[in-house]
Amino acid sequence: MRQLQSAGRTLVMGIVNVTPDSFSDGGDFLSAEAAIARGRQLLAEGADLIDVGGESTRPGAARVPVQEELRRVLPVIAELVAAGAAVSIDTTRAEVAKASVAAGAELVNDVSGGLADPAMLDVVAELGVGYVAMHWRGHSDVMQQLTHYDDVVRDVAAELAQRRDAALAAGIAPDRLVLDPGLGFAKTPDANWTLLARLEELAALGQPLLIGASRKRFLGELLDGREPRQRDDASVALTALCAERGVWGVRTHTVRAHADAVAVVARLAQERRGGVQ
Ligand code: PMM
Repeated sequence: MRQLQSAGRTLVMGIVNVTPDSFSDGGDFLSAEAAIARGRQLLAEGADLIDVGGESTRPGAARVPVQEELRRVLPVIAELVAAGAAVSIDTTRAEVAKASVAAGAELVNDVSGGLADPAMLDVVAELGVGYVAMHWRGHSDVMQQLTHYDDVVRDVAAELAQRRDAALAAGIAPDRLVLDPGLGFAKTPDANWTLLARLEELAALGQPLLIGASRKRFLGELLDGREPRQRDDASVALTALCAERGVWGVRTHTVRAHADAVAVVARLAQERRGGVQ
């Protein structure tokens, strides 16, 4: 995947949820036309990748039939690829991953890290595309009952290490594998902060990191119950801090402010290395 080679800065992955029920934008981009327009807008704002998803992972969400997931995402992927976007497919299903790559996607973003579909890792290895393995303990209907950890960072790192090893054993190339702690997935609000405070322990797993903090509930709790769309400034603050820590990518609902924050961090990093040559 071209984007997995380092751009020398954190990448911004813009979200297009083609779903009726995602927590912050559900229903906004359910028609293919609206989703494509949103993707084009995010691309124009500087997104490095567009992450297209057809199944909500909101806590409590029910599964979507595979045919419906395919119907939602495939036309959107094809159009955005034609518009020049690098597209990732947010799915836990191997069948959807395969069809999406055939439509032009070059990265599979699997919130289950290969646990939801036993065929996923082999299919991704065979396709030869990039793969994001997120930390996951169970589907959305049960994940909020799975929030016990002895030490959240140690436990998430150990569980992610297992997913890394399974992905590599399946034949996914190490330079195509990204890990993600899965903020908000089987995590209490405090657990998300603990993970963000100790990112270096996750970086020690040896793979690039993707962080999805955008508009999540733990930000709403910090901000006295602010609604998802009112959490964008806090999301940008986290993007700057994560970029400063050297994460590979951030997954965000809006793009321009995040891309600006990344540019600021990259410029400062350049200055620390000795300035513009
Ligand atoms: N979060 C959501 C969906 N997909 N994928 C990755 N890799 N990391 C995340 O944190 C993540 C994800 C939930 O957010 P959304 O419903 O607004 O897309």
